Amino acid sequence: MIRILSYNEMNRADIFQRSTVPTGVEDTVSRIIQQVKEQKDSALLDYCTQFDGGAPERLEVSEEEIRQAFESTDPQFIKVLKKASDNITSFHSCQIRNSFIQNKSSGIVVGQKIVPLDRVGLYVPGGTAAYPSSVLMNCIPAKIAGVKEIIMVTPGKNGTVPPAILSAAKIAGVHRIFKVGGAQAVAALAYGTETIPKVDKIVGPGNAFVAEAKKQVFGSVDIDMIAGPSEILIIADQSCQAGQVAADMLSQAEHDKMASAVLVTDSPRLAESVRSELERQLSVLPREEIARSSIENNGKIIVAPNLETAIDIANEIAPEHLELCVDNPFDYLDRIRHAGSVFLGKNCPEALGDYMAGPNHTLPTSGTARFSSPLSVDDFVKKYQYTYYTKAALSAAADDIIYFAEQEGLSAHARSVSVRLAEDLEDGKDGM
Ligand code: HSO
Ligand code: ZN
Repeated sequence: MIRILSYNEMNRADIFQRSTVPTGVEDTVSRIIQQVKEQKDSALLDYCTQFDGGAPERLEVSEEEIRQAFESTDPQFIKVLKKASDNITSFHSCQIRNSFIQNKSSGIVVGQKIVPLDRVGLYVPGGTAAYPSSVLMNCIPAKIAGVKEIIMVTPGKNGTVPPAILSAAKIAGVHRIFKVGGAQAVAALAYGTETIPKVDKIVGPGNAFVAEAKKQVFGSVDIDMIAGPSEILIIADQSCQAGQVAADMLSQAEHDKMASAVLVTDSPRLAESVRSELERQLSVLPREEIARSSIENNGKIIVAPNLETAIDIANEIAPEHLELCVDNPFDYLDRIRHAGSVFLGKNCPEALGDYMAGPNHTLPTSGTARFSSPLSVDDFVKKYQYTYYTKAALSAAADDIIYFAEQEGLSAHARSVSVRLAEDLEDGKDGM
């Protein structure tokens, strides 16, 4: 049974407590990374034999395998994947940033260029956590950013990758796919092997081993985030239907025993009816065992004195997903400061965003929404800046630079300016 807590000082610790994942996999992961660094492909093939039911003939998925997978995927699913892909593309296209150039009148040009990453690695987990939706969500922003090469890695259980995953990869525009998973796949992407090219950034969700591997290779390559358990916080007023609120909580709970679903409401009556609805719906859920464990261990219902306090609680928790199941949700939007993705009103279950609406479903978890953002086109670009001065413009700035350099005790800096002024100004052909 889920716990109901009233919001008061005594319950603060309980209310703001999050599920924490014990890992203790650091040593195993660093051994795997070392092994892949040293023995490259041969280490990968050994791990495939050990964990994935055998080493594939080739690590790379062939064009023919992708074609066959696409043909064997239900055409209705292909249509839905394309629809989702269009919505994700349309949303993320608005995130494209422009380079800028400032043309100052006095012979000065400064600017900033946006440059897509050259090569990105996308990790796709195996088993029941192999979500075609995540392939779209991770690949499309990279594509829109203009990343030249998108490499996907995913475990090939007994040599095969689920056709729906390959179809989603084809629709999203993944360039190359390799059948390898786990920490070893992350190591291969970070350092390169004979067949898997080294990438500049690794994105995508994974189990504790994958998360730890991403942490350990960070610095050699960039990573998107260290994802914690998935979370939803629902703020619901007294006019909400308990059956709908419970259904939304369970949609998150069925992901993982560590996932958490929290309801904050100003209605003690709704709190009680959501609790009974959860029991009723859990008993008919195919993934009951996972969802029940999540609800019982990490779920909670918090009764707040009013909706304003409910929003304060949400801001303090900074949940990955926040549903505002209230009338006139836009009235509250400006008060939301910390959340990964906000679902406004009573017609927006989180599943809408997991699959279809267009905003990304790779979101900051574990309270990191206080300082980080959903996966976006920004994750796949970097910037450089540039400066151009004519000789006259440098002369005009010289005194200030020389003075500044002297204040820092850096005389070579000062000299690098003064030597230029010493030259005959007539010599320079420095017109714009
Ligand atoms: N809710 C998950 C994403 C997902 N849901 C994929 C279904 N498929 C992220 O928190
Ligand atoms: Zn989901």
